[in-house]
Amino acid sequence: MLTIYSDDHHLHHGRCELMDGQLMPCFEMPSRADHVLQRVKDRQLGVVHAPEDFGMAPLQRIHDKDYLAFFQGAWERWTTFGQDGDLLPYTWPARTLRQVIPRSLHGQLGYYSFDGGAPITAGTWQAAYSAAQVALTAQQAITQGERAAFALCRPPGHHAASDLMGGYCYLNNAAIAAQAFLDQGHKRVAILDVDYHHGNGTQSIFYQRSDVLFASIHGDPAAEFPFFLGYADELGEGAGEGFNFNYPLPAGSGWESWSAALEQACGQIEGYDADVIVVSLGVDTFKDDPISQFKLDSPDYLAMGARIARLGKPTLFVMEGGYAVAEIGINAVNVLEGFEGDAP
Ligand code: OKP
Ligand code: ZN
Repeated sequence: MLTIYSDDHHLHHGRCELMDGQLMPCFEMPSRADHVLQRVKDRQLGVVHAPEDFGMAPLQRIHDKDYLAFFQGAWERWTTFGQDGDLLPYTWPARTLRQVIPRSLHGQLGYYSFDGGAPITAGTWQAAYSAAQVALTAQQAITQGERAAFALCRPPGHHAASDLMGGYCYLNNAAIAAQAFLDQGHKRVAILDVDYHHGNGTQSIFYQRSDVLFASIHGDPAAEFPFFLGYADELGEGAGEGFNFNYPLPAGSGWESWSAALEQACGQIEGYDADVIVVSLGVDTFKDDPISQFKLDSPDYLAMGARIARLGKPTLFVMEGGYAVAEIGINAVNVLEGFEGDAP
């Protein structure tokens, strides 16, 4: 399988995220992608190519123009205050407050984010921009006839909405790729999100649309980040009604219940008859993940890939989460090898 990868992800290395009442060292760190790349090479999964540059237009198909301009320019504005620590928001326009875009940098940062988990550093824009190009380059390979491709994206994307960053995510790589498929003539795209956390950004982007089906298996948001989206009764809205499926599972869930949810998600995708599948590939469902509560083991990822292959469609894998750094490469590449082992 072809892998697309850019070294630019090293430009994003946040110091701290706000979690459980503390500033903690970022779990989302550069060594994650390095380990995955190393495993791709060790297993001789296939060639590794650098991304092409498709410019801003495909990003603007998903993200708000003013959001992109804010994100691209935020670090420069921060340095004019003489600051060089990471930019982190601390005030959000929650209920009773007005959805107004203030003049202040931190006011705007709060407006364009939903948590304190997505620090902006000097290189964050370039890293996120390149990750989106990684997804688009892998997407193009599939349009040109590849059966599958792996976009080794970092930072991840599935929490990012049209005009919101959060949960380590800035640009929604999977959504940008899905839209590119549609813009190049595909009619129906299914996004299968297997990350431990609900892909709230992806869901929100396509919630009112029938040309992208979204199915996600994740920790129950009643107990788990992102808390405010990802419940089973969210089925889509308007033209999108019946094209959104959430499978929240309790803490402690292992392969038996996880694979039963996968079976249901795959049933929906089969009924939809997608032209192409985008997998938001997070492996933070692993039993030793430091921030997650599922119990999948490394061989389970082979079975996961095999089941996805039996959908029988061209498939784009987009890297999302996974924080057990020593095992992230084994688990992510197991999904890809399981897929290849079962591809028709
Ligand atoms: C990203 B992905 C909030 C921090 C809480 C965020 C988890 C983000 C996971 N300030 N943790 O889905 O793997
Ligand atoms: Zn996650």
